[in-house]
Amino acid sequence: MTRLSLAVSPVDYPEVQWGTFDRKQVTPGIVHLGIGAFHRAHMAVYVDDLLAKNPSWGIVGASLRRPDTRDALAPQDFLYTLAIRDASGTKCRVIGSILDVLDASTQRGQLIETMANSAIRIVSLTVTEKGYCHDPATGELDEQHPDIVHDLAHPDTPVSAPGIIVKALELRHDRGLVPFTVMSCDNLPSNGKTAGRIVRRFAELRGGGADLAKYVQSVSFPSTMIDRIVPATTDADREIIKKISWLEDAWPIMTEPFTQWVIEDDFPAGRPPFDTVGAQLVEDVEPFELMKLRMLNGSHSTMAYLGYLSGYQYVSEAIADPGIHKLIHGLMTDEVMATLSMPRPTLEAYRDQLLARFANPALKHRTWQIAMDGTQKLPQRLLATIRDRLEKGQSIQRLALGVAAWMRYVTGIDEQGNPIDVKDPHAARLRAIADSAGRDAQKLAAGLLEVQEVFGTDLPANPAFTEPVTNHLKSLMEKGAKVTVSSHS
Ligand code: CS2
Repeated sequence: MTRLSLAVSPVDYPEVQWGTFDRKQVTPGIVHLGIGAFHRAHMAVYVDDLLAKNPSWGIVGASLRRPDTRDALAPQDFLYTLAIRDASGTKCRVIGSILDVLDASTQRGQLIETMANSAIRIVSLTVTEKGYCHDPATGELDEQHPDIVHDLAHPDTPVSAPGIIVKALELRHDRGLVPFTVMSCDNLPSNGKTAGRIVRRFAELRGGGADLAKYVQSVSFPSTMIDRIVPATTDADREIIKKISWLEDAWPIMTEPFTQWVIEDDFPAGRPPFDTVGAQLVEDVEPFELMKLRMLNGSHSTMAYLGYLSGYQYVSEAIADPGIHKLIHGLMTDEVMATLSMPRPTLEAYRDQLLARFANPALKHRTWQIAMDGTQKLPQRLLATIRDRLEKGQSIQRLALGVAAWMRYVTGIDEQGNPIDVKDPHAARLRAIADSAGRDAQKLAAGLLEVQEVFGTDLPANPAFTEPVTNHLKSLMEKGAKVTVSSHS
């Protein structure tokens, strides 16, 4: 079977939709750090839509850790298939907005040079929550983080996102170029502000003179709200794509029809007309971000832990369970919505749309995938909502069940006694806490509540939080997830 590449003639493959721009005319204007499936299903698609009229905004992608994306996409000229799936079927299109992918672990110099090129006006990021090397509870740079310690000692050969950004900014400064805009596309509250705080703090610690510090201060960090559900690609997906397109693609991306992008319009170095291809440019992204993080991601994490423990591999299976459906509906309606500033009818419509998106049977979105990196996700997805409610003396029953389910999950043993592959930067520490607590829910909750990067110091000291969490955990440990969900939904 023919491999997807620029040598393929689109007319021979009519089952697939092809872009209308001439790839040879496209030049890079954006460097994207973290070229995973999420970026390729989201921002790269918006950019693909605008290249016909705006060819100077091509993307050079970079992966910070592994060469696998580069290895898969280089032989196909960085083209890949995007498969949009729901119950009605699968639609495939070829995305050509990514011109190159650099692997930072072996091509660091080339990556930093590219970022320092005057043609690059935006550096965007999807490095996941842990890529910010921050303390999730405070949002501040974690100065003890091994990558930050490394980059402060070796500022010319950085490995972290802040280290790479500051090094590229230094080169631009030395060359008399304007800074690029840094656009975060990660699921963090005020993601632009968070990125800005971290990069500025890193630059401060690293030194380099007052001029460089001033230059870094002048960089703009617009916030964005990004949304599209993107399950990790499997070999079964590769087979599906082959059967539809008749082309071999080493790394297709599977996603849902829904897509949303809300961007704070703050791009002094220029930006493509994202608004002409469906993005919303606004002055303040925060209300959108909070709505998405608390409604979508808060429900996702709750469903991931409870769903996994209940034996559901996919989100669509979990939400089909009447107890989980009722719990998630109640979580959004009775607990999350009151903490948001959007009008109630908007929130209700958003909730209903989310419940339908979660139920998409064609998306094989694993609960295990969402369960990953809980220490990085819980603070903005559940705990911020909990803090807002506790401040007003409101109940947090369902939110606390999500937190307790995370606690049960990170013990690393499922309800049948089988191991759970817990992926988290703090997995070993969590496991040690769980091992020393044994089957004692009180001890387990108390031990995990001491993880300050997650809970801060306020929540562990507040019985209105610790009591419902501990009670739920006890129930999860004694009665299991299904019974606990049905008695609390
Ligand atoms: C998910 C998100 O993996 C996760 O933690 O909650 O990736 C989610 O699918 C996206 O934020 C949807 O926009």
